[in-house]
Amino acid sequence: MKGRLIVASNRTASPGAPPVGGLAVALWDALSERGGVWFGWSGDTVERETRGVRLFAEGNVDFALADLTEGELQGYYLGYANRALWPVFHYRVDLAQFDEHDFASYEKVNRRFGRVLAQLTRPDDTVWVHDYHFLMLGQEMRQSGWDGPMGFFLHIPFPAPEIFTALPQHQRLARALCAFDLVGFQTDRDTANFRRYLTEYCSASVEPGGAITVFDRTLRTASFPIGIDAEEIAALAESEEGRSAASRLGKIIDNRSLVIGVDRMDYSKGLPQRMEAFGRMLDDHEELQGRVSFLQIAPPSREAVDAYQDLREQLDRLTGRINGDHADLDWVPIRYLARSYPRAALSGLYRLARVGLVTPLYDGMNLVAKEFVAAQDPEDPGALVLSEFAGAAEQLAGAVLVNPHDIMATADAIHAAIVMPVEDRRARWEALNAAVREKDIAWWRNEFLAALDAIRTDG
Ligand code: GDG
Repeated sequence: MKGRLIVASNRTASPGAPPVGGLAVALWDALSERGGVWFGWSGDTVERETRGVRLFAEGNVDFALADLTEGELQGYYLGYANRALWPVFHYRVDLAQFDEHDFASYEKVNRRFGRVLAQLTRPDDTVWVHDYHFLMLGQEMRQSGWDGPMGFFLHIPFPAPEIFTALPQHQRLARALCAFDLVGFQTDRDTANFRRYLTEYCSASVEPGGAITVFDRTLRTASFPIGIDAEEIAALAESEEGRSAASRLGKIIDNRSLVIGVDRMDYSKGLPQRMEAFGRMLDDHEELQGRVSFLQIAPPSREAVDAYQDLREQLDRLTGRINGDHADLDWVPIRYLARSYPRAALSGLYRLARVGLVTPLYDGMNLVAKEFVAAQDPEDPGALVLSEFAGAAEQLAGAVLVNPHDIMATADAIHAAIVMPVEDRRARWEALNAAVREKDIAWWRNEFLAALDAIRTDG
């Protein structure tokens, strides 16, 4: 009989409410199957540091929520996690700010949280830590006496060692990560980068079975491409809410082809380049003037970080210019909505679209690409234009793959997708849909937990 599962992620599902989104549901299912604890930040800031957590029991799962002080929010979360780690891991060293106080805050929060979490564990538990906020949590738990099985999954890319080493604390971060028994990544590209860093920069040795020995420990690394609940998205796309969103938009766009993009407003998502490419496509194809509509939904995020405010201004300017250049009395080429919509509405809109544009400059996986595929009508599916730098490109070779930095090539790809005959769209979609359904979100969590359990069994 397996022990309980202990999950740590920056944010948890909300206690008392059903989990929303594929990832939250998958983690919740895993937790309620085995019983356990879901630890994370409460989302609240407090004036003075509190050492404990607030516990909310829900059946056999306890939510353990910790607060941050205002200083920790600034230093650990907005500072080191989102001004240093996020840009560097997405190859944007130019946007990174390296502040040693921010790192000190990051380390301190990981230490405090690691100690708390170690106290909540029982001897036969399994610990699963998520993402870049908690790179050092495992090490702190080990130092607090936890020596049971412990895995880590990175949701964002792991960059090439030449980029990772730009972080002044790269070796401390890597050493901390090696406290885990299993370190999982989205793609083979990320796993290979991490292994190359350990072998080339930390003198790691590779064992015959592939395990890595470094910093006096042996750990395993592997790729676990995250998936979605494809059936849920397909059902939402045909739900009343999904259909009603599609019909609201359908009335406005009339018989024009819909091109859709849905992204958190983040500089990793390649939004300005995408808008430029769409504008360029209109320049190159006069016959499409007035015949296509591009809907970009971009809910703002991390607005306290300067780079995100700059992006917002850039997008406001760009859409204004492209619309100004091309719009007519009865047509606006880009419909740009800086707000969020319910999942069902998004799914209905994906289904309505002729083309899905998912063109990040770099992305761990990109779930929108998979959601777009799952939502399509099998008889008349839309075409997916996908960045070769999204983790999803490793699995979704049936998409029209583009280099998002190449505006001309992206413009051509958008055009090819708009005019693609239905037989081609069907053939591509069948391959894409099979890939999305085969490795869905349940596959992902089972695969990760099985790999972690195997390490324990093998010793
Ligand atoms: C990180 C990694 C990795 C978007 N707008 C709305 C909305 N969304 C939902 C999408 C999708 C999710 O948010 C975004 O997921 P992504 O994977 O596209 O990107 P990140 O947020 O950057 O996620 C990424 C992921 O972690 C998982 O491991 O794939 O690479 O960066 O599910 O549908 N949801 C609602 N309204 C919106 O307006 N309700």
